[in-house]
This record gives sequence, structure tokens and C-alpha cells, in this order.
Amino acid sequence: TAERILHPRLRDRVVSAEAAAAWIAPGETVAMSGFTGSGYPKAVPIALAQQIETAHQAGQPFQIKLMTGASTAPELDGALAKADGIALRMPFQTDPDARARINAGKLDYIDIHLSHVAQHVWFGFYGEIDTAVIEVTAIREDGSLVPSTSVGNNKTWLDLAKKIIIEVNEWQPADIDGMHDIYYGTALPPHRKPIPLVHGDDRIGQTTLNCDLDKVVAVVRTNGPDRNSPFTPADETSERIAGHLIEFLKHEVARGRLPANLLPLQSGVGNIPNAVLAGLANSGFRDLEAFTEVIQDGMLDLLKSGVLRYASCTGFALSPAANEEFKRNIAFYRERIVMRTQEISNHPELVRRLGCIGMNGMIEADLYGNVNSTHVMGSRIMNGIGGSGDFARNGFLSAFLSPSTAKNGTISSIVPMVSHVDHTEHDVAVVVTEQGLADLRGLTPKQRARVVIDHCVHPDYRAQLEDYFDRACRDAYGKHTPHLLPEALSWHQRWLDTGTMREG
Ligand code: 0RQ
Repeated sequence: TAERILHPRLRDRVVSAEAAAAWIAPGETVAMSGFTGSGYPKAVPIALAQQIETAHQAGQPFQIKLMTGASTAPELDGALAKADGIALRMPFQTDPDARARINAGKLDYIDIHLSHVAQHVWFGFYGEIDTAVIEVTAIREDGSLVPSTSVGNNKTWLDLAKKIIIEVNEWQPADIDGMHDIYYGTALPPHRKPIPLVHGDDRIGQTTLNCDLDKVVAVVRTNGPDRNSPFTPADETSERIAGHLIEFLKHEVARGRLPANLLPLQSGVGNIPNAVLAGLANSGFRDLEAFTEVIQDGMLDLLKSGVLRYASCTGFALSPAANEEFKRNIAFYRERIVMRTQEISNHPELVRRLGCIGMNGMIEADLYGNVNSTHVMGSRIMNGIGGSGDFARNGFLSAFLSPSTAKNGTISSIVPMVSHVDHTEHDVAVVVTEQGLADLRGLTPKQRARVVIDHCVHPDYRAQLEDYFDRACRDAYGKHTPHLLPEALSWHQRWLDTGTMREG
């Protein structure tokens, strides 16, 4: 294979992962690449976790503050969490070991909108960044970096970090070079200018990342795959949810509220969003566009079949089979995919301008359309808000999708009051379960409750929810958004006490 490190000075800095990790000292704030299991460093975090374990065995404290783009993989979050090496984690993460530690109160976690991460770090809210650890595909002769399968916050990490460690991963396809669009026009208030992007596939930046070579302390060669979780085929529930949403989108086109090729789509990750994408493939839509964060299997299929014209993203979440397809036909995808920094892929200004259609999973929704995407029983975090809020508030339309029950039917995902709020009633347009779709636009709170009860709640919980709503309408202190405060969260408490939300 051809040499990927073309800058002589950086080739001289190639060392082992262990030697590179040794640059990271206890207490540092370390910013790494990685977004939904793509483009994260594969070797240095594992070596760092080993050094942390060795220090702990010798009785020495060793933890870091860890920032990324979004979720990574067992080799990064998993290894460092298992080593008890993370004092603070920011932002979105999905690792089970890290999640267990967060929920045990042993690992501090800050979950913020993904579009906010870079700017909040620039604003100084998180202190200084000591070390950046960034995976790239190649280093060009001039020292600029060809990004790999995610961009995330890498521009910001490279710009702000005091020391830089680069992993050059030969597993990543060399021909990805040219797919990225790194925008260097962001500034801090009060000096901001409009972002010159008016179509989702506009290119407004450069294909490589700038890097101050004097800050590069180590370069590590790797050759390992992205996380690439296997793909689970859509089940009947996901297909029904997808069916309701697609029928609604067609209806909106028929009513003249959406163009025939819709508006740029944003899709969350997981079974249900994938089922929606698969459904779109067979629904007669043409010339679709995607302005989203993550490209998963369903979106790659849409690109391949020509139903989707292009996709703008900041990272991938592909199955091994889809990854093979991506690598095999990289020249085709390079013409149709634009990879951006996550501050641009999720930028409120752009999501508003383009009028994105947001489609994201949720944990629960309430009668009035408030949505909880993150916390089970109000306190136990699942993953994080990710980019869902960037698109929900600013898009043309935002849909939240979930099966109507969870945990073998013991939990209703439609509840009187959500136990945690990520998306307020003001940000949620449409709620979809396998039971049906509630279009909340233009409705008053009580009208919203009616359509949520009629269309979304599972039959096992319908009478119970109706009874709550009727009594709230009669007895609530205020009749605008009627609630019975002692009962509003009683379904959750009943589940904690008895194992089911059903009334006795
Ligand atoms: O937990 O595996 O322990 O049983 O939540 O639920 O049904 O497998 O659905 O994988 O699509 O995840 C909201 C978490 C849904 C996801 C959420 C439990 C359920 C299971 C997973 P177990 P499913 P999904 C783009 C946008 C926020 C971030 C986002 C998410 C687990 O979509 O993280 O939108 N969204 N990002 O049992 C108790 C309920 C429950 C419940 C589900 N009502 N009560 N537990 N679960 N509903 C991506 C990025 O931003 C990067």
C-alpha cells in the first residue's frame, strides 16, 4: 500500500501507541475524534487505558477529562471507562460501561447539543484542551490532514489543543480524500457572518484539516476497522412506525405543504430511522436530499438506488456489509456525500434555512408533546440528546418515533408527564408509534392530548391515560395544560415500585 504519511517531518514522529499515549498526563483534558462509531482513534486510547491501569495499581490517581464528537467504540470509551480513567465525559456517548458508571454516580457526564460543543469550547466553558488525539486517513506533503470517516469536532480540537497526536489509519479508504468540506469561516460573537451555505450539498470549505505541525508530538500508524455494528433487520413495529410517517409525508406533499421531493432529511440512528429510510426507498419519492449528522445503511442504499441525490453528514454508522459497499464504491459516494464539521452539519442557522425534516427516536412523550430522549425513569441516562435538539427546534418539521411500549409492555412510552424533558412541546411537531401518528402542529395543549391519546398510546394504556386526562381537565389548578401534580409522575413511580406502569 502507498505511503499515507507524506510529510517528512511527521513521518519522523511515528512512534508506538504506547509512546504516544505517554504524552498524556493525569488530569488533562483530552479531545478525541469519533462520531457514532466512525473515525475514532483505535490504538492510543487503549494504550492510555493500560497506562492508567498501571498507575492505579501503583496507587497513583490517573484520570482525564474526555471530549469527542459523539459516541465512539469499546476501544475508546469502553477501554477508558473500564480502566476508571474518565473523570468527566462530554458530549453524547453510548458505551455500556461508561453508561453504567455514569448511572452509578462514578463518572461525571455533560450532555449538550452536538452543534454547541465546538462553540462552547471556543467560548472557554470547558477550560483548555491539553491534547487532541485525531484519526486521519492520510497526511499530505504540506502537512494538511485528510480526515477519515468522521469529522466531528476535529477542526476545533486541532486548532485549540496544546499537543496533537495523530493516528493514520490505513484501513480507511485513501479515496475518501475529497469527500470532506471543512469550513474555516466560523468566528466568535460579535464577529460572526452568515454561513454561505444555501443548498445542502454546497461546498463552502476545504477538503483537509489544517494542523500546526509544531504541536504534533506523535504520529501512530493503525490499521483497524470502525465500530461497524451489525445491522438488525427492521421488525414489524419499526415498519409500522415508518409506514405511518411516510404516509404522513405523502399527505403533506398532496396538501402542498411539502415539495414532491420533500425537504432535506435528518435521520437519527437505529432500527426505526433505518426502517423509515428503507420505506422511503420504495415509496415513489425521487431526488430526495439529506442534511443530517450520521449516514447509516438505509441512507447509503438510498444513494445507491438514486432516490437520494446527496447526503451531507459529519460521520457514519454502518454495518460491516455497508462499509464494504462504501469502500468498494467510494468514488461514487465521494460525488454524493459531503462530510462537514458537526458545528456545520447541525448548525441551527442552516437547519432553519434548509427547512430540514428531523426524524429521531425517543424514550417517551407526554400528552402535550414534550419529549424525553435521554433518561429512563427521569434519572437514568440512556445515551444523550445528540443532535436531535439541533434539528427538532430549528427544522421545518420534527418527528419523534418510538414503539408505544417498552420492556415487554410494562412501560408506556406515552405518559401523563415526561420524567425528563429534552424537547419541549414547542419543538415537537409529530409523535409516531406503531399505533399511529399524532400531528400536533397548530393545536392547543388539550387538542394535542386528544390526538396523542387517539393515535399513539397502546390500547393497554389508553383507558388509563384518558381517565387521567379527563380528571385533569376537571380538577387541575389551571385548565390550559391540565395536570394533577401528585399523579403526573405516578406511572413512573408505579413501575419502579411494582415493575409495571399498569394500574392494579
Ligand atoms: O433499553 O436495551 O436496556 O432494553 O431504551 O431503545 O427501543 O432499542 O430504541 O435504540 O432507537 O433508542 C431514544 C434511546 C431510542 C435513541 C433512544 C429503552 C429500551 C432499550 C433503546 P434496553 P430501543 P433505540 C442522531 C439523533 C437520543 C439521541 C438522538 C437515542 C433502549 O434514539 O439515544 O436522537 N436518542 N440522536 O428498553 C424505559 C421507555 C423506553 C425505554 C426505550 N419509555 N422507558 N426504557 N427504552 N423506551 C444521532 C446522534 O445524535 C449522534
